[in-house]
Amino acid sequence: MRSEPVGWYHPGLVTSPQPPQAPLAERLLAGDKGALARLITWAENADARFADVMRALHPRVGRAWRVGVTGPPGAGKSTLVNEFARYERATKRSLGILAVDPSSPFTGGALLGDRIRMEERTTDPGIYIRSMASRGSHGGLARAAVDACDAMDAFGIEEILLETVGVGQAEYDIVAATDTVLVVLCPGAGDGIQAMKAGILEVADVLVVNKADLAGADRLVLDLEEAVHIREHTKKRPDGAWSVPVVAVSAGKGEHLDLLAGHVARHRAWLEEGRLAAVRRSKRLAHVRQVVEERLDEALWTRGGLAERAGALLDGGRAPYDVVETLVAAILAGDVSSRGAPKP
Ligand SMILES: Nc1nc2c(ncn2[C@@H]2O[C@H](COP(=O)(O)OP(=O)(O)O)[C@@H](O)[C@H]2O)c(=O)[nH]1
Ligand SMILES: [Mg+2]
Repeated sequence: MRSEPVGWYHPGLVTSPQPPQAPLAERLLAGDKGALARLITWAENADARFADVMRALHPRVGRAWRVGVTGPPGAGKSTLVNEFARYERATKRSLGILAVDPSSPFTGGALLGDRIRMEERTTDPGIYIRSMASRGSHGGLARAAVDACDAMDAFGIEEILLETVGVGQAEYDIVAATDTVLVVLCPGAGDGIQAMKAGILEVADVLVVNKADLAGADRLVLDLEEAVHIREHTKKRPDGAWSVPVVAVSAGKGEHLDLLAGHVARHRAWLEEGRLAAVRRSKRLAHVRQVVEERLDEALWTRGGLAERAGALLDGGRAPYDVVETLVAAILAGDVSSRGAPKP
């Protein structure tokens, strides 16, 4: 890991933020949380100013450890993230919590309600909390989540906990960009079986059985360990492959967080044994691809008039795949301008 650059300030120690007229990157580097909030809002809105600021901050991105937290609603993810952040603060100057809710097009969804309550409770200036929800037709929430993590990373936050609201495909896409993925389950309602069916083992780096204080937790741990064992012994795995641990905790009681922290640290050490650069590179490629797709979509469909052209062809009775062929050929031939009406 790179050493701390000169000029890093603990967010909680900054007493006089830079004047608002200072460039955002400068304010960010000075530890101004308002600047970080602004930058993340630009990320959410796909505002072009985000890229300008991040260009300057690019060398500072890559130091934060990113932990994704997913699992069914009610498993205790929010509680765990809150308690784990507090636990980790004993050894880290700053943590970020990013709550991402792909299911809610409105601010103030269930998860965000949790978060607002949590923000009110969290008085530790070393913990930065932010939430994001999908906004109507605007896709790109996974992209925005990566951007927000990059912004927190550049700000100097050491560890980011990224929580999703549930366990669907959208949630997987969001946590896929993190370094260590925790899947949180709890006893009850056949969750273990459901989790395995949902392909949860595929995304988890650490399986967390929360609510270890409740009956059935031991059983769930055993079931999951068996499932992991079967999976790891039926597939041919490379030497030194990561073996997914199952850890029982009680977030509500703040118990066994040390064990969880140990597994996260071990997974990090495993990645840092020469694997991290390649893994992060492939995740960064996925991010770049998402941004390219978003940009092209905007340029072609919104500004390029592709929708009108497609509509006219369909109205003319052409078969859908003929329309596709015509449009793709036109795009590849450079026959669609992103700056207005299509060329005749
Ligand atoms: N018994 C018990 N309840 C817990 C524990 N952790 C969280 N809960 C409760 O489980 C419920 C759901 O927790 P929450 O963190 O909102 O779950 P999320 O939907 O996964 O974010 C809340 O009522 C919590 O108080 C725990 O360790 N033990
Ligand atoms: Mg929650």
